[in-house]
Amino acid sequence: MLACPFKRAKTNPLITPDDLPFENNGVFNPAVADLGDEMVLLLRIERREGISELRIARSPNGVDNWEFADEPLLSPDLPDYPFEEWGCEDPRITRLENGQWAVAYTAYGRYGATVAVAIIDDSFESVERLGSVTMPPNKNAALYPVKFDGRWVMLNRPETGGRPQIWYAYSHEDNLAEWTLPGLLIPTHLGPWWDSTRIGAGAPPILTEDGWLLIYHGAKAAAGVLTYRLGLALVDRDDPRKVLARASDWVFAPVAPYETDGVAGNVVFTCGAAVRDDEVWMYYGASDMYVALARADIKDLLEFVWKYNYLEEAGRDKGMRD
Ligand code: BMA
Repeated sequence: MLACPFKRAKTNPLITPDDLPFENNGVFNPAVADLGDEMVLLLRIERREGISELRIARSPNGVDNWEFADEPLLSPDLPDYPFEEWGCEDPRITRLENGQWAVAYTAYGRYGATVAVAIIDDSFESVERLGSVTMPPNKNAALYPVKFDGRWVMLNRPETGGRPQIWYAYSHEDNLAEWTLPGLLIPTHLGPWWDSTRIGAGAPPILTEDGWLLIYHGAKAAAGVLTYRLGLALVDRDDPRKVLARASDWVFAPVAPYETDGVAGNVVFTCGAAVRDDEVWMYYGASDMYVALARADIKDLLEFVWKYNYLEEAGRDKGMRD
């Protein structure tokens, strides 16, 4: 067995459905905003009827004593935002270099999933919606915190060539509502690979000395059951179109009981991470029911992605990738 750089918090799961003051099916896949003296999560809460809303939770230490907002920050806003009819899901918050808190989330409705973007105010009490910014089907979007040549860049997950895989897009000028110049960044693997059925961006990119670290999810079906695991890739610091490394092996998989048994068993799914003292605090949804935390040293994650780098071992040029 490979050593796993991530260590689960001893008090996992950190947040369960029973912690909330109203009935719900699950609380999972949170976005993360690290304020230093406080950790803010934007929780996805699936209500009893099945529709998800996004609600703020705050903790002084990022582990316990969570306080939940009285009202959702984002919930389906009809009739103005019809693409949200069936829910607001899987948010990713990025602190942009201009100081704004931007959130990309899935607006889910009868036409499928679209990527929606909103700006959150500094108190995390209100949002300004920019609306859906892609056509369906597209989800799993995460913004880089910096501009590249004057444009923002967003990871997103359209379904192309029949495969759900990770693309990038550039903003038109610096407009967060208009996206252009798309390209395929990370394809799904094929055949028996752990990330062969679908992949998507996880936490927003984390800047390291070797480039942008991506923690992404990959799913594989076995005996009719989809297992969601997490993998690592590195993107060039100056060119978000260029993958420097991608670990062949997954780095984190569902094994704890709260990950294997829940609303959707065998799922770990991250939408946000904080970096504290060179350590990545990865918050994740476990089995679409709980919020959990695992931590890893950045240096161990970089060592992992380079050690198991499939690009280097097999190489695009040998025609082994689609
Ligand atoms: C994906 C998303 C996630 C979910 C995962 C596992 O397609 O919808 O919200 O956690 O499936 O069910």
